[in-house]
Amino acid sequence: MILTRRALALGSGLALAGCDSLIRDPKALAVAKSAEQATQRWQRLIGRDALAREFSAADISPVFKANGTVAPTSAAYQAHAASGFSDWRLKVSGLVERPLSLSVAQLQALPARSQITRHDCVEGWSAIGGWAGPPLGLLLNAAGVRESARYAVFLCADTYSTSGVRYYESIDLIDAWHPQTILALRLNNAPLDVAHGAPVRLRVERQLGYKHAKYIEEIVLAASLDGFGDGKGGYWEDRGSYEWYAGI
Ligand SMILES: Nc1nc2c(c(=O)[nH]1)N[C@H]1C(S)=C(S)[C@@H](COP(=O)(O)O)O[C@H]1N2
Ligand SMILES: [Mo]
Repeated sequence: MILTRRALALGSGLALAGCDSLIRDPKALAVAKSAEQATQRWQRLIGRDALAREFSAADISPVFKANGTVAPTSAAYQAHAASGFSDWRLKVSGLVERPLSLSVAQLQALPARSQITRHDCVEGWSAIGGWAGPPLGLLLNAAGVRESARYAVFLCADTYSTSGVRYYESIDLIDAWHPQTILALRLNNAPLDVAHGAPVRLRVERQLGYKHAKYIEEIVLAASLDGFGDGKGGYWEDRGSYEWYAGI
């Protein structure tokens, strides 16, 4: 089972690798799309609850590459970083009974899950790291997700590169309640550093790297992705670069 999933992960990683060249070549894009759809069908068949493989401490990569935004440029974020994120708040809003606004200290006080997993980036690199933080499901249960909600949308503190556009991502509620979906506060037994998404970032282990939103300010429960960005569910999805469903 694990071997099968690994093989699938490799397959979808390869199919999605080199996105720029895929966009230039419509035939390659069609192949990547059908591979993505096949992966999705297969995942539904084997069950979306299956766990991603977990590794041992000896497997941890000596260097975990940082990618995308590695240092948000806004004055507000830099002030938060300078004060050790003591005034940072993570909000949970939208289709919930009880909106939340939690400090990092409050997040740290919640029961945490630790997991050593492999991160696969579509740009063609992987790294194994140890992550820890409260399960997202715990916060969702505390907030009381309304029945009309279908997505969890993650609004980040960075604007990507020179685009000036805020990074965001979204997942469905199956992935949101998946036991390995956590709000990571720590990487390899140290508080998350700025490059890897301080003070809090998503780990959604059954999906590719770009879904793992860093610098999360707000989690919005929503019935549709229409009201966010260009409506395709994420920064890269809006640009037509990567698929919304990035299951591995
Ligand atoms: N807010 C935010 N989250 C982000 C990104 C980003 O640029 N901004 N890049 C994504 C991509 S493409 C990858 S591979 C991972 C990289 O995480 P890392 O820097 O911890 O390796 O973060 C993802 N989450
Ligand atoms: Mo990535």
